[in-house]
Amino acid sequence: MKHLLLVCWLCCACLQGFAEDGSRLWLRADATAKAVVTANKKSPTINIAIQELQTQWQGNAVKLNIQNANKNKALNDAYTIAGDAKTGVSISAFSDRGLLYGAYHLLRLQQTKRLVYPLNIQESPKYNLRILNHWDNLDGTVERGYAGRSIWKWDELPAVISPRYKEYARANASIGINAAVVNNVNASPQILRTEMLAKVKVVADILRPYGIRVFLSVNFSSPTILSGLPTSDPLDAAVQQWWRNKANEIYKLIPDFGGFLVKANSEGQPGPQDFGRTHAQGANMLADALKTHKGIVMWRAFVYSPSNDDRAGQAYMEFVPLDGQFRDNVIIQVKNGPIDFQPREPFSPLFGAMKKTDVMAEVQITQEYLGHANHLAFLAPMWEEFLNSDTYSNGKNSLVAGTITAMSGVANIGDETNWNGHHFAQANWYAFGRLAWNPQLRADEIADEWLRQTFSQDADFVEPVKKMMLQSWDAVVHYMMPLGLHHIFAVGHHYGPEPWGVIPGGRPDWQPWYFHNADTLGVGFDRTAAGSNAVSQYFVPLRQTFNDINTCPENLLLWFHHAPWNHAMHNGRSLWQELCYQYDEGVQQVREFQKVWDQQAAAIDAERFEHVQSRLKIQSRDAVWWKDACLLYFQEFARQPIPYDIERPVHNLEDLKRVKLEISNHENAKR
Ligand code: GCV
Repeated sequence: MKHLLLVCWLCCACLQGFAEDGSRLWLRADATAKAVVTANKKSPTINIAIQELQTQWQGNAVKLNIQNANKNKALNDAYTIAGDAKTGVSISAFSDRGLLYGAYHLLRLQQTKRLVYPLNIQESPKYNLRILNHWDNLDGTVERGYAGRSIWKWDELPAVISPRYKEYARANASIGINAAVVNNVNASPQILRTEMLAKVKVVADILRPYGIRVFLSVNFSSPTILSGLPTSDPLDAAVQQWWRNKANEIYKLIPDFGGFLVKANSEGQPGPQDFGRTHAQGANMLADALKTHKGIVMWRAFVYSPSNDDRAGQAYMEFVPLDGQFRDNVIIQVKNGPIDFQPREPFSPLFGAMKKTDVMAEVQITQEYLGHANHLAFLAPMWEEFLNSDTYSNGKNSLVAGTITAMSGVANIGDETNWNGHHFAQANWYAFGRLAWNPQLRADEIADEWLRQTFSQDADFVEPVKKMMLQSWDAVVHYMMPLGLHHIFAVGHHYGPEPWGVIPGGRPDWQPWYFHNADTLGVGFDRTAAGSNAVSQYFVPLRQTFNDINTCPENLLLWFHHAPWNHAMHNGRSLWQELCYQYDEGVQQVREFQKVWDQQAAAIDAERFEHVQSRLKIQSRDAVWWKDACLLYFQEFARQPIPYDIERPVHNLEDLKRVKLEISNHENAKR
């Protein structure tokens, strides 16, 4: 009897949603089905597809059908789904991976209650490479990670295998992610030691059936650091041989190894320029070592130096002249914006500018500059704006999405139970995968399907919460850096405001003033023809549009212009007034999110409800902190009152200047 009571209590608890820790992500379907699933081929990948369908598919029989393929098509992840409720469904693909993606698609339709018969679906990913970049260090810390320590337990591997590896692979496969760089771009050379490669092999073996290939970030000086070679010069024959040997060693262990990611000559990392060589010479040397194995090099364009008078323009200046010099197995990895994953940036002018070189986009899923794991910021609208920006590189309608050949996202994954720190940060991992598959998806479609799978089907929950998600990025931009302001974060950890921040003797391009330039005349970075002329890196007509203060989009005004405080905005307010109203708007938006969320207590489980509620309280307080800090600071230059119809500051500037956060990220010391 006692046992029965306990079982009943546990059942009730589950039904009411207790013990919901977010660990199941969006993959929460009951695995109690007994579907009939057949396949015309068996393989570890197809077996996963079969098992997923057998245990979750509630409909009639499913047939998995591998189609005969020529060599090219066999690499393709495309699939079709056809059938009706009576006769059953068939999923066809050229590759095993295609079948797995088809299976997850079908289950997603069921889970979101979007199954409409007869089914006639044809899917093909826009990009063949959809890759997560982990900034995970070998000691278990994660650079810019806010969800605990690394999921890769290098100390325990290869003997101990965390169950999380498989769960991670499954989650990625369910959204089409097919590759992962498992270590930080600030790469320890140690990753290439033979003992480490044996551990990486174990991870690769677990990820492979889920269609995920492993890549490594490498340190350009590895030949010198690991083997004592006198140089790591890419034109040195012994260095070239060292990399060839290393590639051979890796491919013996991991036959489908993807290749290398390289951060070179950037923020203190070594690179070819240390030896008087170009980025192309450095990248090509590695590409040659990988070529026979069909591996690729992802070479990052995130480069800037303190001597340059505008950091925003440097990547373009270094890389465009090298266009045409890279091997065909090199892809240049370019951050979405020209500075560094700021809350809002214009797209980098490198997109569309390198006509003879493959370029891939790098977006940041982890919220380094968007409130870490404390703030609810759904990033799909930002990525949607970015991917749909017109570069004009081939005339009108040359969207960023069409200029790139792959997408990478800096992961927000850690070993915390809910994977990402904030329950809603899971939506950003999800959105990245979905957009890397299909950049034409709209943010609202992605939010809708994520909410339905992760929380509830109930429209009374989905509709208001979706609206909140879709406004959340806008809100963060408003209370942190509206109108094109950028990089006015606290030095180091990048969490709170510090427009006054000074690193004594530090690099100018790491100091907030470098970016906002506030003085009694105005505020903003002059990138017009009269200033740094970074506008010239954009194609016509954008360079004129951005150059002219009257045509520059107002949400990027202070990115491109040092605008007078009394500059007339389109709505008739002065710049100073508009700045005040936008900061205030951000605060009001978060307060509204709290109201929306508080009404959902009965709609979902208590555990996740309370977790999100507590984070929204922090976000609300932080929004006021940002608003007060920035307005009180800029007011010293603008010398005008804060409009009287908006909320008054509740802090004193001097107190805010004394705030020093203890954020225990190992990387806090650097900016
Ligand atoms: C991995 C910014 C971040 C660094 C990061 C760097 C990069 O500067 O603050 O933590 O380093 O970008 O993308 O290489």
